[in-house]
Amino acid sequence: MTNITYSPEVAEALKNGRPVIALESTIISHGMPYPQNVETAKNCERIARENGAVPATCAILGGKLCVGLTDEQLEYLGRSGAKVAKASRRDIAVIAARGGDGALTVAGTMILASMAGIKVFATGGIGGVHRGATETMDISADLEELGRTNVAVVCAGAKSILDIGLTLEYLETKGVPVIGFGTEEMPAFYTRSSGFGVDYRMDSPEEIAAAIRMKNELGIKGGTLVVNPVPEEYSMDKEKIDAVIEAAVEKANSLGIKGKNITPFLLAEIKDVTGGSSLETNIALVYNNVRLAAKIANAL
Ligand code: PSU
Ligand code: MN
Repeated sequence: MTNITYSPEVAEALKNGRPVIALESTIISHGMPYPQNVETAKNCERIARENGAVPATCAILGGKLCVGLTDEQLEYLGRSGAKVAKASRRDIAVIAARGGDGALTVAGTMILASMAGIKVFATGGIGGVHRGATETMDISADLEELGRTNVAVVCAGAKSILDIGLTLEYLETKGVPVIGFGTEEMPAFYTRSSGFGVDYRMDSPEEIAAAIRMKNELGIKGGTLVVNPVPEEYSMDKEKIDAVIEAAVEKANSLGIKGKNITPFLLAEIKDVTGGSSLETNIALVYNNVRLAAKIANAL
């Protein structure tokens, strides 16, 4: 496709059928402060390579759909922060047509991964059904994308800025299997459990790869959600982080923040209030997910 640009490393790997994993860019521009965001993005790429997979960080730059970025492009996205538009499914064609830049969400990255033939994607947390969604109808396009696009997303669950119970209900409706890696419990990003269960527990990358392969062979469309709990030593105190999240959600409501702005607002609030500790946890769980995604891609 004319509008897609591959980095030489990704192009070569795809041509030779070597394992590739996709990485998103909203987490760089909107999810973490500079310069830790750029450092984390580069480390993710390094960890993917160390685990035998070529990293394909995805973004829209100058209207091009980029699969695989240079260090300079990562630096640009990290430095620009929220000045770069957050790009989900609805935004991709408009930004590309205007020749603009976009940091891709989970949904946006799944679309590029699928166009490129990349089967596995690692991130931190996915979007989901927001608290109060019965009134606001705020449901992330990430869930819709998981329902329709054949990419396995490895994450550490969803932050409890969301209604995790409703998020799991929605995934069930959309036919998305939720696979816990080494756990029966749905993790809540900063903590290893949300109090909800997953659909299946699997204990090896090979077992996960077999389920993904079978789904593709049977032609059953849609994604697979692999949830990988934050490493024990980085997990946070549940009551503390829940109180911070509760206050952030209330602040967002009182300020009337809506639509695509609410998730970045909540992420920034949590970051400001908890400072370094939540960021450290965030970074650790992303690395953990990249490692697992690389192993799944190899097993595929
Ligand atoms: N949740 C996080 N960190 C993130 C995001 C969500 O803990 O960086 C980002 C991801 O890119 C995700 C997007 O795809 O926010 C979801 O936004 P929304 O809720 O507006 O769909
Ligand atoms: Mn939303």
